[in-house]
Amino acid sequence: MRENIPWWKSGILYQIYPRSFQDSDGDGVGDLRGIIQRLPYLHELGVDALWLSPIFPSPMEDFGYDISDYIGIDPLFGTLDDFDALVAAAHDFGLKVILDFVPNHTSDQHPWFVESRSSKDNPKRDWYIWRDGRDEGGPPNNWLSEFGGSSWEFDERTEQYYYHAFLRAQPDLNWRNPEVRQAIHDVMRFWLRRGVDGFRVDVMWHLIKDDLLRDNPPNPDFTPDRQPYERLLPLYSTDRPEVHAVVAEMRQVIDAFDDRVLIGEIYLPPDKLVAYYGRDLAGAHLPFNFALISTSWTAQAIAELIDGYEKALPPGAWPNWVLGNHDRRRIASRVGADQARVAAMLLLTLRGTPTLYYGDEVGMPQVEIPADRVRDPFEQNLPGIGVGRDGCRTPMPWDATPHGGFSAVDPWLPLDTNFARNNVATEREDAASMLSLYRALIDLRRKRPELTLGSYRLVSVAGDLLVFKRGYRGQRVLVALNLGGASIALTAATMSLRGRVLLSTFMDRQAETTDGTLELRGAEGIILEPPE
Ligand code: TEU
Repeated sequence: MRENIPWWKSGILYQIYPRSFQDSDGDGVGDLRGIIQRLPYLHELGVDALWLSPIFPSPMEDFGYDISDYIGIDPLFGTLDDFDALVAAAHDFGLKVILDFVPNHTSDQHPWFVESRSSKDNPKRDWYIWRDGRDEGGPPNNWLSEFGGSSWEFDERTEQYYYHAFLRAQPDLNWRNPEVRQAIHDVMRFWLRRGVDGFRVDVMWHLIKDDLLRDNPPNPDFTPDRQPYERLLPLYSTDRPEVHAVVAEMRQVIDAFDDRVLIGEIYLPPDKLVAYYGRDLAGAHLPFNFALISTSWTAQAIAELIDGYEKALPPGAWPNWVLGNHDRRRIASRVGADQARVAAMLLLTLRGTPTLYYGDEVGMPQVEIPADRVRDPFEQNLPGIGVGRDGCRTPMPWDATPHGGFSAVDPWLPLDTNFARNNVATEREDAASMLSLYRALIDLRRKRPELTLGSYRLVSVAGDLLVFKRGYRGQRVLVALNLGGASIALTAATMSLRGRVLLSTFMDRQAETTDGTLELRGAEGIILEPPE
């Protein structure tokens, strides 16, 4: 059935945060050999592709999102040989490997930047964004860094400012310079030739800034409880029209190789997000859709966002859904342990490629990080306002042994205090666990083309109830989700409820048949197969 369907449409993506997946060499930080050890687990889980947060040489000011060498592996994670071994082993399991790629900025330790800042007439000066201050003094414009403060850093030696959308240790490359484009395309080819199956491009919507560097306007909706970056609307610093040509060029680099994927990390509302599919779909294959991460967890809000997203998609564009990542609070803590099961069913029954974040499949919560163990520079710059990302980056709990089987030593971030109960080994033995639910959902999705490839149609949204249908070539399944804590009685008055339960989030109703009525317990989701 799937012969002509690209893997990134029919498959399931799984994000690994390499520092926290598996430590193989006893330094408390995960590494590539560790990931190789855990490939059988990922194979058993049933996902199709791994994307790895950055593994390149880096001073780790932003934990690898500050790259000092695009074509190497940081010794913390291993060697290029280890990487080749990982790609080969993953491919043997039928797993694709997607790299996290950070072309918007480098580390300030990258040789390109070291050259660039050395003098005003250095050939690489224009590889970054350098400007004089304003005549009256101060930085060239009012743009803010996402991580707090001005996004301009004054360089004493050459008496100019450079632009950094994130940390001052992360200077932005100048994507208007053709040499920069060429250099980055060469880096992409280096990894594509090594066998990687695609890239997740970091902050794709940031790549090009306004050529006139106009001031950003104030955000009329700003309130003091929000992070300082939100004081302005990033109208001129992000999502510029010229970015789409840059993305299309990246896509051309990808398309010179067989069967690879280009994914964009883009935080924009649906109408702006879908522009990143590109004219004639010649942009990103999958502009990440983060809508589920920020929506309020109600049936109405979710139904509306699915509808809005589906309507915004250009003809032929393939949708995708993300429930969590290394920058946002864990889903289990956002919506609670019970609703996290409903969320799992939603993610794996929606139309479009799902991305799982490591550990969500065992119900990992956001971990409370004591002040003396905070590592995230975002939290260190803006303490106490809730921007810290360490709590969603904690070590994977594999079993109940000390340090959760993640490491022989105390890891770089603490494990969840409940790891002895919620871990892969114990959940594997428990037929009703979160892990068992994820495995059943993934299995069902793989078996049923309705779920992988089928159309989506909203059937009903009322109170806490969300019901939709997925249909493919005359076959269909019904998904009914209870977004609330109280039970809901469904009757045939609103929908056809005859059929067989394929799966309940409680894992206890398989093969139950219904002839017109159905009772959903609080926080229960079911997948129903109507009779032929
Ligand atoms: O994150 C980008 C990102 O999450 C922010 O730009 C986001 O838009 C902001 O929090 C406001 O909502 C990527 C990486 O995923 C992150 O880990 C890096 O720190 C960052 O880029 C810089 O490379």
